[in-house]
Amino acid sequence: MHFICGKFQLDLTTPRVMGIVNVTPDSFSDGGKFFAGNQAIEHALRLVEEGADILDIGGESTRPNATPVSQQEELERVIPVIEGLASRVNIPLSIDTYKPQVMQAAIAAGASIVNDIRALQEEGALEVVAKSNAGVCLMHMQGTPQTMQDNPQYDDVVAVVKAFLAARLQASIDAGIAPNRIVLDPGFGFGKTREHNIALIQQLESLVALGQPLLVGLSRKSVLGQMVTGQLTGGDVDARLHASIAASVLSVMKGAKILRVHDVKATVEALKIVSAII
Ligand code: 9MG
Repeated sequence: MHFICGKFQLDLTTPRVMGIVNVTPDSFSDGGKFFAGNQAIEHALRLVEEGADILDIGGESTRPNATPVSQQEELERVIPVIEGLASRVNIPLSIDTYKPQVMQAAIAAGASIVNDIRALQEEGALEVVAKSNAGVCLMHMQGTPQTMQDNPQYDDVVAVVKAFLAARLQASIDAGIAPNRIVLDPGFGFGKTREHNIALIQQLESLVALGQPLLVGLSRKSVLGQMVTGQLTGGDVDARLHASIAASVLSVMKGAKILRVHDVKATVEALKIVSAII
C-alpha cells in the first residue's frame, strides 16, 4: 500500500510517523515555544533527525475552544515555514488547514499533503486538492473546535464516523482525487467524549475496512490524560508521553498506518519494537 503525495510515494507497509509542527502562539502542547518561524523550522529539522516521515505544519490551533485566526494571519505563519523547509528536507510536508486559499498557497510553497480537519467540506477545497497532485487526509469532526466538546452525542459513534469518512472519500474521488492520494482519520478528540474515543480505538478495524490508510492522532490528547489520571481535565499535557506511546503502539496493532505525534523519537523507537516483533 502506497500513499501518493506530490513527488513522494510513501510505502505504508511499515507505519509512518508524522511530526507535529505548530506555528501558533496558543498551541496546547508547546505553549507557543515554536511560534517564531525560525524556531518552528529548527523544531521541524529536529523532528526529521529523530526519524519523522512527514511534517505537519499548522498555523491555527485546533484544540477545543481555540480562537480562529484570519486567513492572512495563517498564511503569514505557515508559508515562510513551508518555504524554509521545502529546500532543506526530503520528506513530504503537510499543511494542516481547512481553508482552500491556505491549501493552495501551501502547495505552491512546497507542501505535498493537505491535512484537513473538515475533510474538504469548505467551498473550493475539493477543487484545490483535485487540481494539485497533493495527498490529503480527510478527518471526522463533530461541530467546530469552538463548540465540539459541548456535550457531543452519537447514536453509534463508530457507524457515524465510518459513514462520514466513506461519504467524504467518495466525494473526493468524484472530484478527481485518486484513492491512492487519500488517507482517512477518525479525528480523536474532535467532538468526542472519552467513551466515544475509546469505542473508536476499540473498533479501529471497522474503519480500516474502508480500504484506505488510516491516520491516527492521539498524541498528548486529553482523552489519554483522562484515562491516566481519572480527571476530566486530563492533567498535565507534558506528562502524557507514556500514554501517547501506548496509544501509538495499540493503534498500529489495530491497523493505523500513519501516526500524528509530538514525540517523534520515542514513537519511532516504539514502532521499531513493533516492527521487529510483528
Ligand atoms: C490538526 N490536528 C489535530 N489533531 C489531529 C488529528 O487527530 N488528526 C489530524 N489529521 N489532524 C489533527
